[in-house]
Amino acid sequence: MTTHATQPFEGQKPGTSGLRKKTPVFMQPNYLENFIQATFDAIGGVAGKVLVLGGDGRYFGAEAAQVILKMAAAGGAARVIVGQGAWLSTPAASNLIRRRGADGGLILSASHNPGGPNEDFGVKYNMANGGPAPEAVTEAIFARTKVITEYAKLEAPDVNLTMPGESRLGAMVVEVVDPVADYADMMEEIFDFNALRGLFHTGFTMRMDSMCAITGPYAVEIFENRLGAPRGTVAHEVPLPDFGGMHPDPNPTWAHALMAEMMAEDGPDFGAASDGDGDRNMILGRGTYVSPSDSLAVIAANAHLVPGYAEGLKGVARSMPTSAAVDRVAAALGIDCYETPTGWKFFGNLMDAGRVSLCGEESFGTGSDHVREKDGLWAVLMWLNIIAARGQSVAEIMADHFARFGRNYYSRHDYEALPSDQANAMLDDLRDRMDGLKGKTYQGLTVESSDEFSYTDPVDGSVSARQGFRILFAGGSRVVLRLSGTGTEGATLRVYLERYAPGPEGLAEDPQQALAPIVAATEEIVGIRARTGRTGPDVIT
Ligand code: VG1
Ligand code: CO
Repeated sequence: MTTHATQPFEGQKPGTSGLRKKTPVFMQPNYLENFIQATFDAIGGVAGKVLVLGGDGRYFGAEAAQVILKMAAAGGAARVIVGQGAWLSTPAASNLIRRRGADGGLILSASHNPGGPNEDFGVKYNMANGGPAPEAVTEAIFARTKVITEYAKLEAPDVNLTMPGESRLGAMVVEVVDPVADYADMMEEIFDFNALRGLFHTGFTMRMDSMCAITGPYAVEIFENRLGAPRGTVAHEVPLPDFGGMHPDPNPTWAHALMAEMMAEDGPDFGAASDGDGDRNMILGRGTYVSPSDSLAVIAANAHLVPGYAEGLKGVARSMPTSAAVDRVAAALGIDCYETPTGWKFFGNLMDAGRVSLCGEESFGTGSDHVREKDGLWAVLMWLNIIAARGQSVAEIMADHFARFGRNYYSRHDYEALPSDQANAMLDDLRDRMDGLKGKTYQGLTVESSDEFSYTDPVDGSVSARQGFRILFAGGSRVVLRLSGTGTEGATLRVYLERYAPGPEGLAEDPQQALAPIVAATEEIVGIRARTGRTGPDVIT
């Protein structure tokens, strides 16, 4: 074991979901090592502990895994359970931590951010419950990165991670496991695989786009091998270090080939995509796009049709910018609905306390208390199971849902890579004017209330302030603005737009048209285009 002297790096502050930086930043000597040592220090060391390790297969992941193994060995860890090839999807890692009773885990991923030598890399620490480290822990990690002077690493050859089995690194056991098996088994426990086999047997067609990222092997095993969907149902099924040059974010902009296929008249019955690390999902039917907030609401309304949730949901939770569609379902079901800040780490306490079974975010994230991360393939299976049980198409299910609950028209507009100073100044200025907006009318919309969201965790009482600006207009429309905490270039402004239509009229408008008045009012209040010189958002979801 060698102790290496080192110096702190600026800015090793975990964001919404771990530390994300450009790959060359992570590859600098000592950069990864500092962050890992700071993590180990912040959790009270790893001596005698069992950890899970894996990632989404992106560039530098395999090398990073070797560094982490040697540092864990130097720290006296008892065992590290590693996905073969250093592969584990985020939900599979969460599952492994829980099933194996591990003390925690490290996930090597920058999720939906592109990968490759000049793209993004990331590291995230998860707790013994399988969920992302809460803010108190990420703050402790950041604090350590600022004062770090040395790290310890075992001097040893690389461990062979290509075959399942056990080996030793010093006194530590390295256990390489099949990354897919446990996860696929868990899915068999939750869903009615017989009904799903029947669905594919009767000619139901599906396209799953794994976007050259980690869900490929999982999706092939579950849909093609276990459920009997035809070979080729899963596209882009081989994980590649650079995701084949794709941007592995399952939304209409980045999964455009899938969108085109699904919008064609002879498209498949059902379509889905997942992101780099497998925790996000996009749901499509032939000619139908399901917005993530609506997907959450539909899943909540139909969960009882799925064996794993036959007894009903304990409660639901959504991130604040997510639409209130699920709130209406929760009210109808008579269950609690919680509103949390953006990021999955805020759902963990609610699930651990048994208050909620289903959680979701507008950013293509849905999941349940089967693990403590959002879970892309789980959401796809929820939809398939609901389709099988109801015997209806995606379009029919959506029309039914809107007729029953009304429709929350919803869209997110992203302005990417803004100069950080400019974006901060714009929101600081908005903060100063927040209290004065009430009662004023912009483009015909009157502000009913406005605030900056602050969250008090109902389980442990911890407070997370400055979690986004929300402006509510009379009649139930609203806009939310916040800066992204996952980007690696400048600042990304997210503008979340929502308008409720109770029906029965006006349920089939184009969302962008339905939301145009709110966009105009937002421009008058915030002046995004005027202040940034942009003519419109870079990505619309
Ligand atoms: C984004 C999403 C957020 C999600 C996070 C991590 O964060 O908005 O809902 O939890 O990504 O998703 P931000 O701070 O950029 O808005 V993933 O699939 O990474 O890890
Ligand atoms: Co992700």
